[in-house]
Amino acid sequence: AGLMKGKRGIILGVANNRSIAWGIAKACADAGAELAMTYQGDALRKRVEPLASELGAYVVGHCDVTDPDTMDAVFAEVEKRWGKIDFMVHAIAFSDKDELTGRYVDTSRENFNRSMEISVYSLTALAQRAEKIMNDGGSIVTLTYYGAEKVMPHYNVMGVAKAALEASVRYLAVDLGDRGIRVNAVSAGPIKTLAASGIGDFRYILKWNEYNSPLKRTVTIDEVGESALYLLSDLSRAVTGEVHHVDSGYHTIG
Ligand code: 0WD
Repeated sequence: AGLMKGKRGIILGVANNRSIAWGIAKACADAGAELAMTYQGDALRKRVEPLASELGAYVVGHCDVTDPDTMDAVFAEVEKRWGKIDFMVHAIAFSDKDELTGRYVDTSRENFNRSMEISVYSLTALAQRAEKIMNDGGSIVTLTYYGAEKVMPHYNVMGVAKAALEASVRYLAVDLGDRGIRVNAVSAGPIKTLAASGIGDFRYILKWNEYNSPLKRTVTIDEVGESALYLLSDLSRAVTGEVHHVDSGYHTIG
């Protein structure tokens, strides 16, 4: 239980108690980490505050990755409070749900750019800020999906975004590797969350994974959380630039 004792980290992307970021937060807190969380907008504040208090985590404030001032404010606040951090979790993505159905070829320029900014560039923007206050040997984890590697129905622009996100993980791993800071992604199997409910035929995708994955079931946020915990902890100190599948083995057959 002491795996993360003495470690402090910031978790971005908790929307509610179904969020993957919440599964990761619980696993880290159980392992003894001290946590800071952000929320996006006032509507989510009301959901994030009680969750944070369950874990004794501190709520830093509003962070919208399309607004650099809010990112600066969050890191300034964390630095003031803690000085240094040891890890960061990026569990943020967005696309207009009208484009998470039908054909990829119909993606609009506007939604393409917005999806890339929120779902891809945000990791780099946050890594720039995290690097400045992260202890050597720290760890950054982001969330990706198999739709980056293979065409999944309806995933469309988000699949293209996740491919770029996974490439970002590799480039960031090289840049931050000098200081022993590691950057990895967890490729989670489908889970019914707020973000996922925007994807066309999502229930079918869940069933498909259940019937076809080697383990013949879907995964939970707690299972994704515990796998992320390994990547955030020193157990994985020689692992970087990796995309780690937590998907009941679906990627082996898909
Ligand atoms: O099946 C799934 N649910 C999978 C999700 C499978 C594999 C990967 N993922 C990824 C997602 O693509 C995302 O990167 O996991 C990450 C977390 O997603 P989630 O846990 O599935 O979804 P959710 O609980 O909705 O959290 C995503 C949050 C947003 O929630 P909403 O639903 O309100 O968009 O990302 C945050 C927001 O809290 N977010 C932002 N944060 C800051 N600035 C922004 C933004 N502009 N946009 C969205």
